[in-house]
Amino acid sequence: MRIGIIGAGPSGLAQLRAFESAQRAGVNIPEIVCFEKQSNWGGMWNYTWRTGLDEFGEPIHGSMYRYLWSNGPKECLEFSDYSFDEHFGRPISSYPPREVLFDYIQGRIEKSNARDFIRFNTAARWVSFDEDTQQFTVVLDDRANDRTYTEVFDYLVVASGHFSVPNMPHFKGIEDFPGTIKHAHDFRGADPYIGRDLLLIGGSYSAEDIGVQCHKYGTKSVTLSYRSQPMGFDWPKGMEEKPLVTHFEGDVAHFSDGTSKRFDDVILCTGYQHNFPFLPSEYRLENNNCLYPDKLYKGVVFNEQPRLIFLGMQDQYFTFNMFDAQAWFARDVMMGTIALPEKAERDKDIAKWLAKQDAIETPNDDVDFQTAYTRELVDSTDYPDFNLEKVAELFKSWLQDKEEDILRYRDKCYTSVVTGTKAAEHHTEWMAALDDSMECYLSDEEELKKQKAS
Ligand code: FAD
Ligand code: NA7
Repeated sequence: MRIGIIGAGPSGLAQLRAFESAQRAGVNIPEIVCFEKQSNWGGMWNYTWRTGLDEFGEPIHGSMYRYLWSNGPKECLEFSDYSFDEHFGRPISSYPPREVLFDYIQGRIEKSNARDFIRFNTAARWVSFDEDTQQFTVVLDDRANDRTYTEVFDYLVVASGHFSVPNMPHFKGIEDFPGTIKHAHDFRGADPYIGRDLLLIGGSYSAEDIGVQCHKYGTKSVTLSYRSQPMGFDWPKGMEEKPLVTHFEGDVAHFSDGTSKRFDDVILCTGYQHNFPFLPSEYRLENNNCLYPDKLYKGVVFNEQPRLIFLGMQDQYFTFNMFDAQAWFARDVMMGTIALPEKAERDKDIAKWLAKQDAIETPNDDVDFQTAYTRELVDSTDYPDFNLEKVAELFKSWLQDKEEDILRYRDKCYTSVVTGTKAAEHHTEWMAALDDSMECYLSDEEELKKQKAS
């Protein structure tokens, strides 16, 4: 049996790890090949300074930016088979910066031979399925060697992420706006916005995090324009929320409450598309960013074609640990350890989760939903159990911390459900921590003082 994996971000790496863990337990695993279009693994966590196209003319995948610190407690995403304590050898704070989390992701996978299974600089271009052989043919493009070729697989795992291709709505008059306009996907840090009046359109994580970062680094004013509902945080002086932009007149944006303001720059924080240019339309997911994408049995197995697996396609509270739970489940389905029920049963199961999703009213309900979903997966495989219900409590505290102080919630310390270790206070309050490098993050307080003095 041959298994193809598209993408070596946290989800694709979780799939490799799941097979490795079976192998270590003495199970014969199938032949696996993972295709990654970037030159390294880590997906979003593999920061790139580039925007637009990469060195081969490939659309840039990365949407992360400088000065990005985890936007949820690390205790909520910790791998249950590889703790932060094991990786760093000491407690670290609850909200590490990107480079530190990237290091953690790499730490687990570097202990295996996973790199041998990955073909880097290789983009999946097209997938077809042969009903007679029950196999997928994948057209691949080795960008570094300028070579296209095909490979045949019995199962295909799509782990290509869904926070990369921008949703770019049009606003009347925006074409005449004289300042810079970009999508959050192309934001690479607050530096260009220092001293400027910035408009962010969108009312979710990107608008919140880019807005707060820009405020922290000295943007003169940050205005956040929402479509459905305000985020409603107690914003500091210099940040405010407005309802949706109706239109632009030159550098002035007009809002639906009749107010208007002049801006230097606009960033559209209007979310991302689920985009699968390498899949024929009948195999694509067409949902928006939601907790339970339609068509996926257990949020993983494509119901119309169960040899096609999707990982990480949900809106995410749980991240790395949920990808693990999915990958372990997918592994057991592919290896036949978990028998799939008939399609009618699977349809029923999907309908059950979709109905539960429809009943969600609050962010706490979101958390409970994703906890119950992940719990079902964890219980069905040998992924090391962890106290998911306690993690749900941490998520709810995190939501509360943000309500209390959107600028300082990252100074809180949580306790790991994997090791029982309480996070260490970081040497610098988040609002004063301007250097997001791992070197600075891991340096101790005395060392930091010395650095500052010199
Ligand atoms: P990705 O990380 O997107 O990886 C997908 C991989 O597939 C990429 O390496 C890509 O190059 C590859 N790929 C895509 N198409 C192809 C193709 N055709 N051929 C070959 N390879 C392909 N999560 C948190 O837990 N904490 C945070 O603080 C946090 N902050 C975030 C901030 C931003 C700005 C964004 C965008 C996301 C953030 N996330 C955060 C969520 C983040 O998406 C997940 O943590 C995680 O990266 C998802 O993993 P993934 O493997 O599913 O997708
Ligand atoms: P999200 O969480 O999917 O949110 C997208 C936001 O964009 C949301 O507030 C939408 O408003 C808004 N949106 C979408 N279309 C429009 C239009 N046409 N006009 C105005 N506003 C619009 O994406 P994010 O980028 O914030 O976060 C994604 C991930 O990146 C997340 O995991 C983070 O960790 C980082 P709505 O509320 O639907 O009215």
